[in-house]
Amino acid sequence: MVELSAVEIAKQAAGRHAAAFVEDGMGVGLGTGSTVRHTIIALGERQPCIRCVATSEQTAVLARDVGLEVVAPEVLGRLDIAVDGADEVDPALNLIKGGGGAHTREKVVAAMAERFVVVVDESKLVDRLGAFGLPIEVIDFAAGVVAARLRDLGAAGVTRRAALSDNGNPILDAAFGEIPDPPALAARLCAIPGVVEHGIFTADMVERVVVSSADARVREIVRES
Ligand code: A5P
Repeated sequence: MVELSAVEIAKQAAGRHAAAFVEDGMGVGLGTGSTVRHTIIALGERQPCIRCVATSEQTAVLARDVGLEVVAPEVLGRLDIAVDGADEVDPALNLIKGGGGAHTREKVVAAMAERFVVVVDESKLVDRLGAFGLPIEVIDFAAGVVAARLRDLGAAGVTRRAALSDNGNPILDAAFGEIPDPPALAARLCAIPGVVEHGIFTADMVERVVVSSADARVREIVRES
């Protein structure tokens, strides 16, 4: 039998916990990454009567493999719930996402959902966002210009990933360090021509964060409205 690491145990506990929010008849957004993977596997075991929208090719393959129906976003239009991981979560429940390069589709899917549930192990909880480089998907033509604008906005360094997103676009990672006001930075990034989508998900998108520790103890942090 394969021994699971402490982090893997936590990811599994958080991911499986969120599968319980999914009920028959729902339209469900499936995120990308090693935590929500456990949600998808749990749903595959249970086989609820649901239709899903996947946030990446990788997730679509996994979901179909475990027997879930995956459709294009416009087939459902709106979703009852979306479940996804995050790279960082601050106390207000602002997020950084996109470590796996899927944040553009992830944001589209989260915005389609009535409830956006985030699943993380407790290492993702931070006092301030920013230690994790901020992923920014751009159009190829504008990559250099956007990188310069990111430096103007305070990024100490900007690197371009070798791999393209599922949308065929380059992804930049911007080292902002601590981000004191994530919604304000998010608004500035949206205003840069050539930016397709950035990895700040502001707290207003989030319904709750499911957090698990290494001993598989799960708690929910619900956003105060
Ligand atoms: C994918 O692009 C990301 O937004 C993931 O949701 C995020 O990186 C969390 O992934 P893990 O659950 O693998 O840490």
